[in-house]
Amino acid sequence: MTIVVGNAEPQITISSPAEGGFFDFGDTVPYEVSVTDAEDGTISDGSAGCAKVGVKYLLGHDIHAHLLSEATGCKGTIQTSAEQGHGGDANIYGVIGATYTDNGGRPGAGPLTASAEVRIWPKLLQAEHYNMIAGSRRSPTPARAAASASATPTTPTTRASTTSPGTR
Ligand SMILES: [Ca+2]
Repeated sequence: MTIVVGNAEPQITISSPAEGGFFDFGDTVPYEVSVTDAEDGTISDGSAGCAKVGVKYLLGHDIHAHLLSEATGCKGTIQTSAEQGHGGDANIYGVIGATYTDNGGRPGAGPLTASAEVRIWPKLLQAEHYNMIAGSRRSPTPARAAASASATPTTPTTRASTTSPGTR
């Protein structure tokens, strides 16, 4: 984190796609980004500052990621694609990254850039890696027997006698 006296660092948030979401390679993924900055104010869909919000799609493979496409603005879509050569690999994921460079602060206080990113997972891997991604699973709550199980009152059964004396 860079500290510039006289300029507060912008905070950038990717509200969509959700971290850990799923996509298909080749999907056009909708995104939404907002920024708050002490000097520049709040920048969200419709703000002029959105022109300075850069969004990128990267294909992650193990620990490195390749930049494949870019977009500009607080809200829009970004094209994903699979990179040749990684198609069959297991450990691949998408990264949606966003950056914003502020307008600087007091005279002499240079601009600061904030960035954020979320990972999204190819649906192909959903079954295989689901448990890893989802983390801890809920364990079923053991059913508890009611402490005071009162005896069910026996309902007397009224039985109409159908025995009629035989007529002779
Ligand atoms: Ca600032």
